[in-house]
Amino acid sequence: MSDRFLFLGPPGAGKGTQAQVLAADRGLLHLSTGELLRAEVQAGTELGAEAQSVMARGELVSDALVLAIVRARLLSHDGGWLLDGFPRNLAQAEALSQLLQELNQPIEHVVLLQLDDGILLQRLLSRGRDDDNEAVIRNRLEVYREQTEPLIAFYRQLGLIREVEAEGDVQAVAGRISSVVS
Ligand code: B4P
Repeated sequence: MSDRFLFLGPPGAGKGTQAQVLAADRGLLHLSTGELLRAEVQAGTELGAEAQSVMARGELVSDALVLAIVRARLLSHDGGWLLDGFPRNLAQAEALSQLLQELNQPIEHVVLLQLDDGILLQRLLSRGRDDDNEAVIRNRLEVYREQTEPLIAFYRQLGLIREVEAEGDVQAVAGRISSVVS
């Protein structure tokens, strides 16, 4: 059974929600760069202080910082994993390819969650996290279109994209995901 996944999709598509379901189901390490960054902010570390204002604007935190976090976690882990919210741009994707080559752990599936902007906006507004107000959400969507969406072509070329419609309840989406990954 496959045990190395990457989740891709716009903010609010449910990457975190679905990644949690699949990781629990298959006993994988769930690495969410968003969660890890929020934990640093909460703990008041130097790294968290650097990330906080960037996240509040809906921009991307520096590649070097995010890469250092992912690298340390993957190097110290033995077993399957699921990356959620990383990579977010081509530089991160290229760095990840290099790291995974070093580890001899190629990605098996890139799950792409697709959802209408109107529904994304509604979901995030009803969640109400610090970075979930309308102006910041619109900026996050723009950052996604400009910087993250090019990754679809990057991974499609490698034959790894598994596209999933993310509308509907959590269980329905989880069922669709499990039918495209094996
Ligand atoms: P993330 O933490 O990755 O958050 P996200 O993309 O906004 O949300 P996600 O798609 O995971 O949606 P979720 O399941 O929570 O990023 C936050 C910030 O961190 C970024 O803006 C950036 O600043 C920084 N960052 C993170 N990674 C980075 C990186 N690699 N490089 C640089 N910066 C980085 O779902 C959203 C809501 O919808 C929830 O309330 C959920 O309950 C609800 N929901 C989910 N599925 C649903 C369903 N089927 N039906 C109804 N509601 C549903």
